[in-house]
Amino acid sequence: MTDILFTPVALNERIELKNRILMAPLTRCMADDALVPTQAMVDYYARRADAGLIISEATIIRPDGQGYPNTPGIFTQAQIAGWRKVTDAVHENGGKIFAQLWHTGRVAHPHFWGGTEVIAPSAVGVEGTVPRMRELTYLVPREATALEIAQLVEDYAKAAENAIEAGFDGVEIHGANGYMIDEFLHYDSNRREDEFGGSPENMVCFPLQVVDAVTSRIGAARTALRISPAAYFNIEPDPRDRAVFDLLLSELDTRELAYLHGGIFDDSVHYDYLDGRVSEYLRRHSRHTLVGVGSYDAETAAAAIATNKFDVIAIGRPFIANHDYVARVREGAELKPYSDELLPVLY
Ligand code: FNR
Ligand code: 8K6
Repeated sequence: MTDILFTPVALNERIELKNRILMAPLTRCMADDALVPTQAMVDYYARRADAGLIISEATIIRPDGQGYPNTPGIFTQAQIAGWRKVTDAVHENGGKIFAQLWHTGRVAHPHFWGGTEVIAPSAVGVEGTVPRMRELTYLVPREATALEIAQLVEDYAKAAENAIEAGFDGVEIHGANGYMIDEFLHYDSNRREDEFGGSPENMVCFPLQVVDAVTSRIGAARTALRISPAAYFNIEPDPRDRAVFDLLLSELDTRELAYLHGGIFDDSVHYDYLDGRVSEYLRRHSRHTLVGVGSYDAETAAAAIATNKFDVIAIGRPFIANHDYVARVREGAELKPYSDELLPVLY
């Protein structure tokens, strides 16, 4: 029984979703070399407009936020115009779309913008090389100065304004998966001794500044946040992170947000230091509309929503394999299975 997925839900007075199936943010590395969305991307998103809400692939807020080839940006007029074609096409097909705002932090690589260094909360690098570009080894980042952190906050806010100019219905701040914002929230990647590190109070400072700056520019009704309390990607977990996320969530509860979204691949995993699954932890500690995600299918998602584990579901890989995911679920039709081999082509 998946009927509950097809009930509408209001995120707030401004945004109502026609159903509870969201398309998860999915990096596809298909923008052109100026990081402008292409016609193939317009068609790809337009075909998925029957989702309750599309969350765009992660979109970089400025050149030094780039960590993978051909990921789209939202910092030039050409990029804004390219996204406008996407949002118009989604709206013409009756859909809604948020932009996911991204800075990859220490996972950025200066190869992409012709620089020499990477900034991050602390001078702690990740091992390895950029995916699909094995000759590019990750650098040890330089600790960002307080002035650079203030500029980052401004650049997230400006990117949010650009997203609205491009016709997006709102933005999801990418605070998950080991990128810049997430790096401030974990002891592994944040070793600072100033007002941005060393204690939960200090470690939540930058992420909250970004939320507040974005909210003040485009309104809380159009601002959402994705976070990864489980530190499952690009960051080593540390049991002390729990107190940081407890504080972050209680601070977020004093603010309005369109929704809160967990960043995780498999939400059936139990994390000891979270006392359960990521969705269980977020539900216990947040009053916000919660987006569940991570290896769900329509049946397991519907059961979780029916038992109030979360409010709406984001679907990732199955949406890559099935542009008509929503229709197939509604009709009880069979789904095409996802495989990584589908990634090189947008359809
Ligand atoms: C992702 N995911 C992801 N997450 C995110 O916050 N921003 C992004 O740009 C991407 N990009 C991305 C690309 C690809 C190819 C995959 C497979 C995943 C994670 C994604 O949003 C989601 O959390 C996971 O895919 C788990 O959901 P499913 O696929 O099990 O429904
Ligand atoms: C050019 C390569 C494209 C890859 C881009 C991927 C960027 C987003 C990745 C999202 C998170 C993936 C997490 C996978 C880790 C599983 C750990 C259990």
